[in-house]
Amino acid sequence: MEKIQKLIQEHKRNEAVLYVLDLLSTNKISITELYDVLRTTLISIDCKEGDKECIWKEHIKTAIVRTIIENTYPYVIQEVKKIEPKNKKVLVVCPPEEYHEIGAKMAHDYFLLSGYNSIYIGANTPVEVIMDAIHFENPDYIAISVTNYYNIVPTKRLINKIRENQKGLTILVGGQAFNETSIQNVNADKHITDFDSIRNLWS
Ligand code: B12
Repeated sequence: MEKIQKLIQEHKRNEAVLYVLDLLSTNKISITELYDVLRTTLISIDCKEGDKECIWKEHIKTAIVRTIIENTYPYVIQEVKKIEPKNKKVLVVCPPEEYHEIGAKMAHDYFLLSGYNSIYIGANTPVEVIMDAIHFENPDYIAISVTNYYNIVPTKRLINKIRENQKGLTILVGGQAFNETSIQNVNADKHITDFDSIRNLWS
C-alpha cells in the first residue's frame, strides 16, 4: 500500500497505474482497500496559501489518481457481477460549483459494490440538470457529495428544490463538508460516510 502512495507522491504515473493493475489482477488488493489508499494519499495533501509549487503538484497527483480509478473500473464491474442486486436506484451528484469529484466517484462505486443500481452524474451539476435526471430516472435515493464547506448553502437550496418537486425521495449526503456541519442545516435525511454505511443503509 505504501508503494502506491510513494509512486503517486513521486508523480510516477505509469508505474503507479501498472503497479495497481498488477495488485488487482493478482488479488493482492481489493477495490475498497485501493480506494482507502488513494483517499489517504489525496487528503494528506495540504497546500499552504501562496505555495504555488504545491498547487500544481496537487493537480498532478489528482490526475494520477483519476487515471488509476478509470483504469481499474473493469475490476469494479467484475465484483458487481458477483453481488445480488438490491433493485434500488441511486443517483450520485455534486451540487453546482463543487468540483471535487473523486469522493463522489468512489461513493458511486461503493453503491455498485453494495448491489445498488447507481448512476453517477458527476461534479458541478446545475440544479435543473439534477432535477431532470431525478424526473427521468425516478430513483429511490439521491446521494449528494459535498467537499468544499462553502458549497453547503447551495446544497441546502438544491435539497429544498428537490423536496418541493419530488416528495418521498430519500436524500443522502456525504463528503468532507459534513465534518463541519450537521445535516439538519441542509435538510437531508441521512449522512453517510463510507462503504460500511452504504452497506448498512438498506438490507
Ligand atoms: C484533489 C483536491 C482538489 C482538486 C479536485 C479534483 C477533482 N477532479 O476532484 C482540485 C485541484 C480541482 C481542487 C480545487 C479546489 N479545492 Co481542493 N482539494 C483537493 C484535495 C487535495 C483532495 C480532495 C479529494 O479528492 N479527496 C479524496 C476523496 C476520495 O476523499 P473524500 O472527498 O473525503 O471522499 C471520501 C469520503 O468523504 C466519502 N464520500 C465523499 N462524498 C460522498 C458522498 C456519499 C453519498 C458517500 C456515502 C460518501 C462520500 O467517500 C470517499 C471515499 O472514502 C483536498 C485536501 C483534503 N485535505 O481533502 C483539497 C480541499 C478539499 N480543497 C479545498 C479548496 C479550498 C479548493 C479550492 C476552492 C481551491 C482554490 N482556491 O481554487 C478549489 C475549488 C473547488 C470547488 N469549487 O469545488 C479545501 C476545502 C476547504 C473547505 N473550504 O471546505 C481542501 C480541504 C484543501 C484545504 N486543506 O484547504 N481541489
